[in-house]
Amino acid sequence: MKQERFDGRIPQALVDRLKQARRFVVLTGAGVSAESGVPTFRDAQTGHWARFRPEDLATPDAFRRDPRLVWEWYAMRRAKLADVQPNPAHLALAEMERRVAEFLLVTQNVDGLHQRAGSRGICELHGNITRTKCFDENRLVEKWSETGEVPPRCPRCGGYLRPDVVWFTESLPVVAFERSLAASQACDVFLSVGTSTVVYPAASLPYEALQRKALVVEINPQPTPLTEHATFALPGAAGAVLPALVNAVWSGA
Ligand code: BV8
Repeated sequence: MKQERFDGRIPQALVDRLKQARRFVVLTGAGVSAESGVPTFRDAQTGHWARFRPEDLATPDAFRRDPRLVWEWYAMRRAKLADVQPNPAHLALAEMERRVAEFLLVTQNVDGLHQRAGSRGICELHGNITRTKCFDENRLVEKWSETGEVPPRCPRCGGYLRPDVVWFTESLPVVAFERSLAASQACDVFLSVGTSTVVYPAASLPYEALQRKALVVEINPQPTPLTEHATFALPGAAGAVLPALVNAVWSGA
């Protein structure tokens, strides 16, 4: 069921179903961080980055070709994170987790804002930009000496450092994905929030839930390939819809 435009009200039929539900999975994408001021992945890149496609920067080949360019793109994105805060969407998801019997937050975001908002059961499918690892060893590095060389070098082996994110053509962290898949196949409710639902295998998760007759709710101001399949599609911003939904279902509960 798709509302034409989100009018601030959560459909009563949806509220009633959510009140009965026990096991929740929420998949989030860049749209959840948009209202914190974090550019979404496919928004036009502003300024210096206008001439690159994110997909041409977030790959191992791009890094091998031009490690300095890729390192600097992530350094710019990390620097932007220093000034942003979790927004009402992140906070509503942390509140939802406290209200339901079983809850798993599966995020494609790499900004760590869900953790800062107080969410606890989190699977980071695409890593986290605030962590750094050695490109050659594929092992985390906490501290390194800044010699001015860009990218900096691994203190253990001398290889280049890189962000601890999953690039295109790289496999997702096995435990995180398997845990997310199992939860998607066993949940009563699957919320897909702020994602264009085009990047696999993360985008397969709502369909896994649909196949097992879970209630699938999409929250996104724009249509996506999932919209026509969702049980409910709420065409609004996550920062408006999620607090309204938590309030309608669990306020004074
Ligand atoms: C894999 C981390 C197995 C880095 C990201 C050919 C060769 C190899 C692979 C493939 C291939 N063809 C397809 C594939 C698979 C590929 C893929 O899916 N490609 C797509 C582009 C077709 N996937 C992979 O490569 C994955 N690995 O398959 O491994 C393998 C191994 C070897 C060989 C083959 C296969 C790895 C995918 C992970 C890539 N890393 N990010 C970084 O961040 O720099 S993906 C990137 O896209 C981000 O993580 C992002 O989270 C993710 C999804 O994007 P969204 O979050 O949805 O963001 P987007 O901007 O797209 O959309 C924002 C949405 O928010 C919009 O809908 C908008 O309307 C909405 N919105 C805006 N404002 C709001 C809002 N919603 C609510 N409220 C608002 N206020």
